[in-house]
Amino acid sequence: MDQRVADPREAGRPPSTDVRLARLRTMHLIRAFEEAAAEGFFAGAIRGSVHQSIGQEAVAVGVCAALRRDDWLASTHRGHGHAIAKGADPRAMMLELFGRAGGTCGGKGGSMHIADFGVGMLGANGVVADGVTLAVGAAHAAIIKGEDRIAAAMFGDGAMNRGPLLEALNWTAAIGLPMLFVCEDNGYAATTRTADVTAGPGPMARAEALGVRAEGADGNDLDAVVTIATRMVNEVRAERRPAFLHLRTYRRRGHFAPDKAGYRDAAEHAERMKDDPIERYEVALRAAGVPDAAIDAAAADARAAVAGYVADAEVAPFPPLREAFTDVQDLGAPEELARFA
Ligand SMILES: Cc1ncc(C[n+]2csc(CCOP(=O)(O)OP(=O)(O)O)c2C)c(N)n1
Ligand SMILES: [Mg+2]
Repeated sequence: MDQRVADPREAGRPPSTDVRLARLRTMHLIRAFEEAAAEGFFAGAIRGSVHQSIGQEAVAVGVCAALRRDDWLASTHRGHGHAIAKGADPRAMMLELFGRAGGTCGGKGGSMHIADFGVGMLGANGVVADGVTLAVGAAHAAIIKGEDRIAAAMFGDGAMNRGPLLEALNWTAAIGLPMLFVCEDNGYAATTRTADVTAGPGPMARAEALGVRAEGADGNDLDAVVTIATRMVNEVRAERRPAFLHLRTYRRRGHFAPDKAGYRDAAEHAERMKDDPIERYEVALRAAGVPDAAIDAAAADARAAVAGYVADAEVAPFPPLREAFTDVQDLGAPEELARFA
């Protein structure tokens, strides 16, 4: 099933129940995928860091619903949800996390390097704000090639304080590039409350100061995200100029799998935990008359699918050693290659 649940008939109309159920399933798929990824990490089966986006699923699903499959999307260190929602194969992604052959990047990249150009996924990125500059390049390429694709970049509130983000805002506005900036504002940059280290009136004002029009929405409200993202993507595509979307959300887990996030204010955390985008969507679906059985099936189906991906990943072979030398620019000493041939 294609997780990127776009509905071209939707413009100006409420989505059909089928489309809404498919989006619910994708949010559950992301959550189940990341719960399984954390389990794999603690079991020692997944090497390297695992950053979960649990609690932020409506941002990924809502923005990707507005993008075409051939639009580009650049992601962050917290990129599983973005990749799944953009249409990457979650089974290949799980193999990638387990470091196995058949993974999205041959099992050699892991969580922070998942890319799938076939669905426009430019890649996760371990360097804060650097995915944004890749998207700028993709947007510029679309102009040069005369394509009507656009590029979007997801980034966090912490990334707003990095130079490349400001360079990207400036360049896309100055040149006129079709790019949607999406600030996924979960209030924290690793262990730091972003507000404590950020000057000025906020991300939208910063974008507007550089000539990029900005709008904001509740990033935990999936229908609201789809609506605003669809309108902004359409504008960016038609007008060939950048726009900035600020989405407020909350990271329900620590910065990375082992982080217990004790640095957060307990009362505020408890309050924020009451607003779960998946639960909120389920309440909205029930209120719209969608039967419980269909809602429960979306969740169960996603969890069963993820269990299957994990089972496949556990028994898949590791890539052969010689593949350490493929897909890399600098081969080092060529004589070394012979040892692995
Ligand atoms: C250039 C750079 N500086 C610092 C880090 C370490 N680091 C990794 S994630 C992160 C926080 C990023 O916060 P934000 O952009 O809000 O994204 P979030 O983790 O909240 O999704 C930091 C500081 C890094 N990976 N790259
Ligand atoms: Mg953040």
